[in-house]
Amino acid sequence: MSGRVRSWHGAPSKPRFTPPPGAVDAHCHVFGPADRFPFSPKAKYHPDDAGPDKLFALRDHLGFARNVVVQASCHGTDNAATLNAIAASGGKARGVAVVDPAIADNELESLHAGGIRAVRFNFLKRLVDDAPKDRFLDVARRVAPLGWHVVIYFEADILEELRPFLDAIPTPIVIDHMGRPDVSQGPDGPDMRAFRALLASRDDIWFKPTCPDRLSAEPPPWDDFAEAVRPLVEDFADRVIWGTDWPHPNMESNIPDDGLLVDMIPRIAPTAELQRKLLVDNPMRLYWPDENR
Ligand code: 0GY
Repeated sequence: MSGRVRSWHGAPSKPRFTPPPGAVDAHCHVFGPADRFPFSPKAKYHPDDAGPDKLFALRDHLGFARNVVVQASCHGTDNAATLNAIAASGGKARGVAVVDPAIADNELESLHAGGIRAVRFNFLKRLVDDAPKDRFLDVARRVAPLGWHVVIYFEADILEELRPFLDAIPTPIVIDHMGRPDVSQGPDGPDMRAFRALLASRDDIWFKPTCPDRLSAEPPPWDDFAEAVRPLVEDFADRVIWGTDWPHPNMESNIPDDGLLVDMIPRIAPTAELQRKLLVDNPMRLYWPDENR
């Protein structure tokens, strides 16, 4: 395939922050390798290969112990690349699938056996052709007996429109990148207020305080992000999980240094207790509830 692009840093720095033992990178992806796992015909971008070997090397470089691999939109509803990464991890990765709503129950069970613990609903028009709420709700009802949750990706301008859909979801919900608020508005800006109202509406909505590289209006070290997001992490400390977002889909013109992303952690979670919740306790509860800790 021609025109494939690299979206990740070739030599990320070593972070100054040391994650606690057992830390989970709970939002990352794999791309291919495309000769074994071709992209979807509907893919909106065609990245260079970023397979499990690279992902696990980065995990070790950054001081993490586990990964949650989120199916990227370029692979559509064929989760083979994600399952391959989980299988290659020796139990150190679990995953979030994207499924065709017509998927059979026994296929959901196979995904569970392969380490999938959630399904993702993506509402970004630049990434997917359609996001059928009724059919997504049906999927949410069908994955609930497996103990899964749903992961939802949307942008702040559709939060209010999505509220009835979100209210109807019967499983816990994890929101990618806090629903992409405008962090330059500050911690009390309209986007953060709307997101707090959502979190207050249910006690089983979790979120990822992630992607300063996508959300900040500033260059690193992304001070506007740190200022807007820290109060949210402090106030909802039992419902946050964190991830690098490696290999940073669609960031090829603004590739973040993963070491600097890790160094954001102590700025949004300033105490050892908050860091342990964000990086270990919370993601383990969601993705490895079977491990007695
Ligand atoms: C992210 C963000 C993006 C892409 C995807 O599945 C995807 O392709 O999630 C994006 O382009 O904003 O979380 O990886």
